[in-house]
Amino acid sequence: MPLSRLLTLVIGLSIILGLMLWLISSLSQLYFQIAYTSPLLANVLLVLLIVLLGLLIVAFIYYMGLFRRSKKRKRRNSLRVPQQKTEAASENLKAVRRQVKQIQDEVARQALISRSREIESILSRGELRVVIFGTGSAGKTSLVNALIGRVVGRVDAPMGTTSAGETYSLNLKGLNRQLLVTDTPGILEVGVAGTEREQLARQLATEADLLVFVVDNDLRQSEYEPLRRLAEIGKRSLLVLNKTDLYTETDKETILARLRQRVQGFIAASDVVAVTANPQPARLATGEFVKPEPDVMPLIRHLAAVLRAEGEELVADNILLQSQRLGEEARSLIDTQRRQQAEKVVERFQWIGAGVVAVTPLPVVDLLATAAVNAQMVVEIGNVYGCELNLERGKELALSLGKTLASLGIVSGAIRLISTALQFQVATYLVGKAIQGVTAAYLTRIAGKSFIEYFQHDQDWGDGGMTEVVQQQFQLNSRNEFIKVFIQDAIARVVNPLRETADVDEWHQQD
Ligand SMILES: Nc1nc2c(ncn2[C@@H]2O[C@H](COP(=O)(O)OP(=O)(O)OP(=O)(O)O)[C@@H](O)[C@H]2O)c(=O)[nH]1
Ligand SMILES: [Mg+2]
Repeated sequence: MPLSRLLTLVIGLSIILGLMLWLISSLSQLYFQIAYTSPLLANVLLVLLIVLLGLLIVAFIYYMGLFRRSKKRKRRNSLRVPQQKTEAASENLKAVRRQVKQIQDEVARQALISRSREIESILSRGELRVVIFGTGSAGKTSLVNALIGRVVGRVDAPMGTTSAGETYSLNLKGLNRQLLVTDTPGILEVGVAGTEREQLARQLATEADLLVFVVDNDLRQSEYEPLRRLAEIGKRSLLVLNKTDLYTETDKETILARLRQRVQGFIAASDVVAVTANPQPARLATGEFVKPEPDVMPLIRHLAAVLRAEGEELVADNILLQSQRLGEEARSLIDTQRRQQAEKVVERFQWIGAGVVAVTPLPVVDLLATAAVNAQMVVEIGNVYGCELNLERGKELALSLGKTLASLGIVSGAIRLISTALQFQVATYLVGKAIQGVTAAYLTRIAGKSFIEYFQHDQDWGDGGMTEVVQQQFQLNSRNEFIKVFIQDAIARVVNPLRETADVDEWHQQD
């Protein structure tokens, strides 16, 4: 215990003791004065005093107990938040493992499994990971060197000195978790190698519990964007202005103020600090060069304060974020896979339907829509998305979509589109059948694509209803480039078979 504190304690205790002695002597004087006239009254007063004192002691103990309990509860509450997040992260990882089974692409599946194992092991190790991130040559490696207190990474003027992520362990007082500091390659370097390194750096940055973004001047737009994006996904970040030895005190303050203003909204002003990681040697009047000591204390102090106050929460937040991202990745892989399978179903039905419709004369144009939307196709697309539909429900859905196609004028629109495209490609005697067949294929496609959207969104047509989805699909599928490819396919699959049957008929007639 420091001497000053000991002295205060002794003086305080002496005052309390003196006051108590004074109180006791005054009370005993009062007691004897009253006892002189009425001993009974004096005794009653004494009993009352003892009861009052007893009550005071009980009340004191009671309130102390309450105070301590509420403090404990508060602490337990603050501990419970990270715990809940960690539990949520474990649940996410379990869900990912269940989803992974549905992924057919072996490479993608293995990548997801190994990422989920990695996150699990981070979860169990419980280290705090600080990632140093920023433009090439801003002084990231120099900062890591200064933080670690010895030269661990190569420092050089040209960009691209650091080409891979390097992790070092750092001791900070008062932290009950191990602290790891990762140096990353600089972003915004030119060339393919630079892009690859940047990708690695961004990956490492998204995995950080805490990000330290290093700049050596005002933020450029190309620096601002990645920093804002990382903050947007919830990455806790500090912004560090390095190389302050190159600036006068006023310039340094101006740059700091500008930095704080630019990142206002996603980084607090107190999280913007200035350091000198590797000051350049200065020339003395004697002509001698001296190298000043680095000054990274403002960052170390702030880092320690942030990690002590928020460390548990940051680790929990980050693990939750990582597991959510992995979940999203798994879902998006499954979505792509389902879409591909569902598109194959549509492709199959569009050509089957086309052949049948081409040889069945339809009295009314709008019937084409009903003929084109096959109930079995709806059932099969539903199955791809894990929805068990019976044929009855399939028919219902197919019919209502057919009606929508007709009511929106898409049937006549499609006929016009296909007629124009087929005009010069098909012999006159086949044109009627060909147009009918190919339009049927085209409408099947629009219907199928609309159903893919419907099942993709958990059997929901969205705010604009079926009409909007169908119109959107019609628009997407009426682009020139698409129509060209579609017609080539249609000629091979619908028109040529028609021509062959017509030739055979003619041959029979000649016979
Ligand atoms: N004047 C001055 N120069 C510095 C300071 N810190 C770093 N430098 C210089 O800046 C240059 C780049 O430093 P590095 O630490 O290699 O920068 P980096 O961000 O790791 O660079 P990359 O690994 O290429 O992305 C070197 O020449 C350093 O000596 C500083 O505080 N003051
Ligand atoms: Mg470096």
